[in-house]
Amino acid sequence: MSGNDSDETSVPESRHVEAVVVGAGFSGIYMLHKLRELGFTCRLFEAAEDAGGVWWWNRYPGARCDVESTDYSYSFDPELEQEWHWDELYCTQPDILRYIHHVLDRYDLRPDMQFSTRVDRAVFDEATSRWTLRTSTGETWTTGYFILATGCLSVPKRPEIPGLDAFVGESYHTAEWPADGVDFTGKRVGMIGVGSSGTQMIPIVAEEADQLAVLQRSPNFSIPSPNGPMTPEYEAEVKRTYRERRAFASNTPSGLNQDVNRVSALEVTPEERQAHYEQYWRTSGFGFTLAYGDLLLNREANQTAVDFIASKIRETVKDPATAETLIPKDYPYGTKRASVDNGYYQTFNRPNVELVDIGSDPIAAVEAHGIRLDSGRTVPLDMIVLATGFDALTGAISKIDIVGRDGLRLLDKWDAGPRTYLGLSSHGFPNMFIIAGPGSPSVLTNVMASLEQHVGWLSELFTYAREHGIGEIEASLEAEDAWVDHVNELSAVTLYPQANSWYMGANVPGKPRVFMPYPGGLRAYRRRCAAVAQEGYEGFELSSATEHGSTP
Ligand code: FAD
Ligand code: N01
Repeated sequence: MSGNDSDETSVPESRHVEAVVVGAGFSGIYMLHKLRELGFTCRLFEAAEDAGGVWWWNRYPGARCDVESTDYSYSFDPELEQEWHWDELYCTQPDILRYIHHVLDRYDLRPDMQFSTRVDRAVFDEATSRWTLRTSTGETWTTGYFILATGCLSVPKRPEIPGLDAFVGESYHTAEWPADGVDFTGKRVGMIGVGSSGTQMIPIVAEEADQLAVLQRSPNFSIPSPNGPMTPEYEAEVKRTYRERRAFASNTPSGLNQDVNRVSALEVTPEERQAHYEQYWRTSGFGFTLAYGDLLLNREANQTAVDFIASKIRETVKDPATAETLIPKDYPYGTKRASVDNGYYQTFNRPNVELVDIGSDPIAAVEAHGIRLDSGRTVPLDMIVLATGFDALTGAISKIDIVGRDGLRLLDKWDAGPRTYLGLSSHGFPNMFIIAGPGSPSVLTNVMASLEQHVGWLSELFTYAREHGIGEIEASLEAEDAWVDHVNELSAVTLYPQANSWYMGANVPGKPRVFMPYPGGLRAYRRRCAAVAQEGYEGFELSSATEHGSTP
């Protein structure tokens, strides 16, 4: 702790480091490691009591990754890859958290990390080119580089449903799950939300609870997980070919170890398409979108995937009315992140599970002992689980009062939607960088592949700046405008804008409706970043340290 903590009237003294990282998820941890490797003095602040980010907060039963663990893990150190063993192909939250904590110990990162500390305010000082940060613990820190690794899905979104606080039973949000777990035995549980969190959790709650009511406003597409145990043969094969595998994945549009099939879904015969979809259904999980090159570009092509998934739902769910309610009919497949599940549709064949269609009979209010619907029906409950998602991509950044050049507030600048150059930097906010935020391919890819690219690229930029005596790095307004236009143009030719998704900010009332991630794919993004660096960091205004009085 800095300052005179015992003296309440004194102003806390500030401490200086060359770089501050905010957030101890996969992004922040890797950024810290690279900064230390480069010899920067640094400090990482994390609001949670420990590191892990998403994998620390989302401890709901059934939480696991939808990208193979051998690919959803760091690639920066081949020794780490070789020594770590994953028990399953797609590992659970506790396993992923164990891996993250192993990384902290292995690279001795904890000494520069500070937990239970939220960064609340950050102000840029033009005279020194430094940022001054205030934390929830009352500390003041100054820094050269201010790096936001605050997460794309780290601010839980509670629904605007009247009476939620009046409920007398237990109530939880999936992203704020109690560390000690929750006992569903003998209880009547109501789950609101059927996105990835809901679909992962529902089969497990159904097995334990007395009754489960799934309250669905809009159905979601869900693909079965191709999970299984990690066999020694498969593990040996992955480890033998790890370098080629990583190189391949980092140069695909999705960052997965699977490239998109460039054929159109409309070019093949119905029989060929059926067989092709069957194979993808069994083996690809999140990669189902890659089955044909035009699934996210052409509505007619997309409809072939919708029809296939609908046929699977009808085949699996015994009650025809329930099956119909589970089939999405008003938005294209893949335009909201599809779930990857373990027995989701099968769960609706259980006698203790009811699908409550709150799309046609909305929730009127939560009452002390249940949920009342518009029709007047009440669903009696002992527990409510909110699987209602996140204020995505901008949520965590917006919670920090960030004041840049000329007193400009980031919140005001982003009033009509986030504006970045390459997703990494915003004009008016020199020496501030964002990892896996808006304008980055992040959430449309294996996020691990995107965040490793960002951290690697930023590390090279910081090295370049140090070698060239650069004290200030800022995206130019022209480069930022061009990037925002480019992201908008790309998204306009996709089907993404046709869904009310969190990619569009549609799940948060009042949030601007703009498509936030970069939809051009990781491969194109990586090439663009490489070209920018090659041209001496084109689009960034780099000014020398002497002009600004200090280096970071
Ligand atoms: P996070 O892990 O979200 O970490 C950000 C951290 O910043 C948090 O710990 C937060 O507390 C902290 N923070 C935020 N604001 C402040 C502040 N002001 N001060 C201090 N600390 C702050 N992606 C995939 O590619 N594959 C998957 O299988 C996958 N599974 C997912 C499962 C779940 C349940 C969720 C919610 C997301 C999943 N994702 C997945 C997306 C996931 O967001 C990324 O894969 C990745 O974990 C993000 O890492 P991060 O470090 O950027 O952010
Ligand atoms: O959140 P979501 P999530 N009344 O926003 C409903 C990642 N992730 O936590 O569609 C009633 O997808 C909402 O309904 P609707 C992944 O990127 C990955 O599940 O708005 N319902 C929807 O059904 C994912 O995309 C994994 O009509 C309300 C649900 O709540 C992202 O995180 C696991 C409501 C929210 O779905 C978010 O997933 C978990 C209201 N007022 C998460 N408000 C993996 O598998 C919201 N809903 C790797």
